[in-house]
Amino acid sequence: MEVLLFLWISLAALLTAGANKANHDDEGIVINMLNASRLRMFVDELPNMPKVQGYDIKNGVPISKKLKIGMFQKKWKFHRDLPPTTVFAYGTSKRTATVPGPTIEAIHRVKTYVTWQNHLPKKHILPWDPTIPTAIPVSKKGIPTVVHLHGGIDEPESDGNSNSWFTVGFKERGPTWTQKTYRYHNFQQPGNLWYHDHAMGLTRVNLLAGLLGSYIIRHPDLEGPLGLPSGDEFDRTVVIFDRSFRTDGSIYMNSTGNNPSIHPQWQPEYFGDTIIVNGKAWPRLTVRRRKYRFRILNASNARFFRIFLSNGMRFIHVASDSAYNERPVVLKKLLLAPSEIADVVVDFSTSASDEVILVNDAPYHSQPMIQLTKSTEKS
Ligand SMILES: [Cu+2]
Repeated sequence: MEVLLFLWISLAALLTAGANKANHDDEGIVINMLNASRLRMFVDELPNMPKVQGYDIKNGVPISKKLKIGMFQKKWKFHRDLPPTTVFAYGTSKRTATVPGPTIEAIHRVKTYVTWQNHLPKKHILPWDPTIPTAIPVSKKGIPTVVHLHGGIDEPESDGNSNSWFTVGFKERGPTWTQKTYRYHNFQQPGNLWYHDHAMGLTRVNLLAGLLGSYIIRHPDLEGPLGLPSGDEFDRTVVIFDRSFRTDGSIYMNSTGNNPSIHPQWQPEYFGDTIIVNGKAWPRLTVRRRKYRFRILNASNARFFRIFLSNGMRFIHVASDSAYNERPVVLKKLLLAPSEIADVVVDFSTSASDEVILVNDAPYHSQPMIQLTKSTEKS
């Protein structure tokens, strides 16, 4: 029988342990901030986000498919000990919507059509900034959204221009809006893309609320011979981002600008103290002593991750973003900027230990941070 390993992914801010602290907002109201160091690491299992197939199979051949994917407000558990958080989530239904959203799987040269549907309520859950150019419906009701497939080579009408936003039921639409259904050609090389909200002035808050997900273009004829780990268990998308929370579980975003005397609300960047991987804070994963493929996306607003495996194992870097490398590169450390994707193979059969932490040591507000781990159990 194979030995099982736990891959504990803890991209954690190494915060000073302590009490939750109270902040004040601009009206002087007390905000009870969660101190992320109070959340126990490695208690939640790393989820595999649901998959949505962007093609049908007819007579054994993949053919194009039309999908409907909605945006819903719902509750999401980011950690066992954190109260449920109100989020905006993509999904084929409110019940199945997740943060991050489902992973869309497309096939090279087979078109995927998506009708993105806005089911969001009238008011945002985060403090959006009305003092910058922003999509604002005439009725002042509803949350403008539009979806951009990041890395996709598609026509402008399907590209999610910031001014092509729409509200619930396409009731109100931005000046460049043209169509309800987007066409993704999937004509480009196989690789990793991601989709996210892109509405003018609201992109930041809509992403922070949860509107983002992975998109894979596969090319079985080309990729089969590469012999990379495959199937849901061994080929996994890993979406990492940072958030801050209040003690009631809600997402916290400061609404005071960095230079409030110049601009009341503007902040160039968002940093959170809790690292979320596939929708869970510092999760863990049990792995077998074999090779795994991880398609790692940094979906943070501003944070960089420089990650390594605590027991000295290497990453075999096979692809980045939407293209394969000419040949694999073996790396000890991996630097990931916001929106960057690293597609790596990790061979746990080479592990000298039963646990490994995925550690992040990128500076963050002048503090060192993250971690990735692993542990074992005999089976
Ligand atoms: Cu993007």
